[in-house]
Amino acid sequence: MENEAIRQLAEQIKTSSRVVALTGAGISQESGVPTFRGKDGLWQNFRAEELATPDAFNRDPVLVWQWYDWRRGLIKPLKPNSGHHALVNLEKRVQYFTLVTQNVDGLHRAAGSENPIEMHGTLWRVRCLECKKIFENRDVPIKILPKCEACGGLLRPHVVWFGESLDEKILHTIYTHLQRAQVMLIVGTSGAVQPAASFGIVAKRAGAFVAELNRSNTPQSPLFDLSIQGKAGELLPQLVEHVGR
Ligand code: BV8
Ligand code: ZN
Repeated sequence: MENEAIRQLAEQIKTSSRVVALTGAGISQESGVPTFRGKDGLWQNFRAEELATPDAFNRDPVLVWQWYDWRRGLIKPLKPNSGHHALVNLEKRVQYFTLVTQNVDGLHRAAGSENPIEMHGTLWRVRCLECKKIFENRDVPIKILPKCEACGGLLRPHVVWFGESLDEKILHTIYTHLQRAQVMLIVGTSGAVQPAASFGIVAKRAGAFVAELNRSNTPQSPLFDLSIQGKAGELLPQLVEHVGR
């Protein structure tokens, strides 16, 4: 069954020039990055509201930085997996390919994706609360509380927290690609977090063929043209093979 669906999806991609891929924590799971809501969930010991929010940071910046420092330490040695690499290969076979990721682990960039739209930011950048400057920072461990080298202000992770709006320009770019997409892949996301969770239906309404690739069914599965169950690290290389040269 999975092969037939993969073949069908490959046919759709072969006859398209505009493909959008949206990824979530599931594509990094095989690299060893814990997902958010799975049994190995990152949130298990903490509730998202306790840590990935501006209020939590204002209330207890040391605790929030300790959590990010732990995640950065965990993720820094990890490598992209065959799913990340397959998307790099797919990018070469599609005229207009757009990768949008909810992940902040930086693994798509590490795999060689040209210009991943990191809609929730990245663990590897920090931003000054005072002068708003953004810096690359891969220190593990990071000195807590990290201070801005330009103005001495407090640094925060350059990620989008719950309750924070996404960058307007990034959102506009994403919606433009969703409107034009002929095929959309939704890989390894539970569809629990907005606005990413509505991207699939936006593309579908605009006429795209939408395929979900996930280890398990999600509440959104019935909405899409295809819902293919399996590991991203296995399904995506199969897809690229069927798309061919
Ligand atoms: C916004 C960065 C406007 C940080 C993240 C009440 C109050 C305040 C806000 C809200 C509210 N109610 C709703 C909201 C909106 C809120 C939201 O959606 N909340 C949810 C939880 C209800 N959204 C926001 O606040 C967003 N901003 O809407 O602005 C606004 C402003 C104010 C008030 C309202 C609205 C900002 C959201 C961004 C949050 N930041 N990350 C950090 O990481 O530290 S979200 C976080 O979750 C990650 O980015 C992650 O990627 C993302 C989504 O999770 P998934 O990627 O889907 O991961 P998950 O573990 O859930 O699922 C993994 C999937 O993979 C599973 O399906 C599994 O089956 C599959 N899988 C596992 N292994 C594999 C696999 N698949 C294939 N192969 C495998 N091997
Ligand atoms: Zn500063």
